[in-house]
Amino acid sequence: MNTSTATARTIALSLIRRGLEHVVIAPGSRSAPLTYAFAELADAGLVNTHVRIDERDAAFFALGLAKGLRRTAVADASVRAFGGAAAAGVRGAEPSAVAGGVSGSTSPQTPGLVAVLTTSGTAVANLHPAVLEASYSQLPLLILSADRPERLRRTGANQTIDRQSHVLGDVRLRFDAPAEPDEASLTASVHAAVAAAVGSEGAGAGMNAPYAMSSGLRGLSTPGPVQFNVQFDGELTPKPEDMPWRPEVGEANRLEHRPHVHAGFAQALEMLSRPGTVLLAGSDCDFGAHRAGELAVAFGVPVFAEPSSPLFHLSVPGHPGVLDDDLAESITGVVRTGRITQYRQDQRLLANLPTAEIQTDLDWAPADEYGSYLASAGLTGQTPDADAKRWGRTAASESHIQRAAGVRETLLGRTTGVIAGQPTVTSEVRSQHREAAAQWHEVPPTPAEPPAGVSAVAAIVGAAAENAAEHGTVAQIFLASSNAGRYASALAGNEALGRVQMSASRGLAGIDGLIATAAGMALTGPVSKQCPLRLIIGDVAALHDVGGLLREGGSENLPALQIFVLNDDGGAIFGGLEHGAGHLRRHFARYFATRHGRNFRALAEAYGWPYQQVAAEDLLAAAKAGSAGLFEVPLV
Ligand SMILES: Cc1ncc(C[n+]2csc(CCOP(=O)(O)OP(=O)(O)O)c2C)c(N)n1
Repeated sequence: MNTSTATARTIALSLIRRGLEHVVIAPGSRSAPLTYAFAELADAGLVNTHVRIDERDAAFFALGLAKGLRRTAVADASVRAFGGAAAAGVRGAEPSAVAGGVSGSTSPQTPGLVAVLTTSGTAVANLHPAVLEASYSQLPLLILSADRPERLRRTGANQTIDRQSHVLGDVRLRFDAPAEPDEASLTASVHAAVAAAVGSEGAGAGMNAPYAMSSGLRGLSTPGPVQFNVQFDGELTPKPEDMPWRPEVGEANRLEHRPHVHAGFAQALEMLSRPGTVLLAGSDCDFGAHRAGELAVAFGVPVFAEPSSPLFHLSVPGHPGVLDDDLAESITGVVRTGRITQYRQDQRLLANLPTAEIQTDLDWAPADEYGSYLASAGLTGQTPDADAKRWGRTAASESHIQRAAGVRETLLGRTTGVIAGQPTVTSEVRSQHREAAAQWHEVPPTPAEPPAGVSAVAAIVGAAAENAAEHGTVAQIFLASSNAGRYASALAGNEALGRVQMSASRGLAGIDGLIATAAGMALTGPVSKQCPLRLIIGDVAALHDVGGLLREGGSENLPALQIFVLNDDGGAIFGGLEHGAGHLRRHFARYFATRHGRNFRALAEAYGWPYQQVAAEDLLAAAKAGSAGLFEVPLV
């Protein structure tokens, strides 16, 4: 067997034994040894392979697979924790006492690992946007980059970057395996790479692994991207006598992310018990949000959640609007879970007030460890009322909660009509939304008419919730960056959200790679053909990642994904920012809104997606039917 094939097979098999479930392959010559290794393992049913041409989209697709796996793991865990209610599909079955969710909960299993494989050269650099998003949203992602051998570096050889293992910033750890590795060192390095990616105990020791590079270290205790660069020299294809390859996998030793209850949690608990504290819940925080939500409910602490937070259904509606100077001044502390990126009002609170964090991995903490921690703090079994007394909540803080509740009622009254699933979005509801949005949100006055966006999102979410109710499950919505999330925030507090889980890529909130990410999530997330993932995306973001529509296979291979493109002919969000001001207006359309005048019919057809242009009044029906496709919703 030639060295390249042996090296590739050692790497591939070690990865499978450590929990690798999916490999996204972008074709190339230098990476061929690994491609053949994974192709054989896929034929043996040991791993799932996916092929994408554009490395940028391959990486975003892999990111989506990782997001979907995490979502599924959390959904499974909440079924175990909350039993019947969650199994029947109703989220928000939070316990009425602190101990309620603890005694029954089981720590979820660490989701499987996803890798993306590329050839050498600029192919590797194309992975960077998704690597950055994975880093900031703490998603494990293994980058396998094939490289030319050391002897060709700095010689001007084709497709040879001098320091390919340093092209990707923000990886947790990077490796550079030589073209003639020794097997034990190679295996030890692969194990260290997986440990760093999943953030398992002892990941820090990976720095000393044989082929680890000294730099690139960042937050090794949390999951994230890791680059495993491997040099191949000589023959790059297996010999006839080495095919097929049907190895014995032997005993898998899957690595787990094993978090513990961090010391900082005590501070968060202490703050939650004090009047004047609010819980800020951001995106991508599946690992800690559920615990934080239990505590907020038990303590009666107001939740200010972004729409893509798992706690959005608990949020005070339109909270940025509630956060006027008066209220902001009376808030004395902030407990944070997840990344807070969407509202400037929240950022201001974080910048100016004492802050504690419910760690992003707390949902993963062993239930008994978490339970005994709460018991030692005297919290187990407390009812909310007893807690409120025990912790001496003052009348002042109560009045803030009431005020928040008042806002909630007002806005609820205005949104229920749409989300309850009435057949058409009437002009009356539309104007109610206009009013509600103007009152509680940063509304872009131009160029789009924001209420149409709010109504559209409400219709899609409402239909998804009904669809999920019929199938006894929870609807999955993926919100693109830009206005989709802002429109969705108008729905906070609505009962129907108990059947809806929204998510987003808010690690860095790019508008790139979102179709590819959603396509990945649709494969591994808790969705089905009957209850698909629904991506809500603006036209600019959709055009940015039009390549994400490219997939393997024909129309029979459509993922469980509905793509709703809210087309307002440009980046409407900029109109609501400083750029919409009168004295800057003449530069607005070209340099910020980027009006393009395109529609998506031909694009969808070119990429083999069913296409439908949907008027506002038909949106509920289209979303509820759930059939895969691209649905263009004209907003202007
Ligand atoms: C990769 C990347 N490039 C640029 C931006 C800046 N940006 C933020 S929103 C936006 C426009 C989005 O327009 P669209 O998707 O149509 O959504 P809308 O604003 O109309 O809701 C741009 C260019 C970004 N966030 N990420």
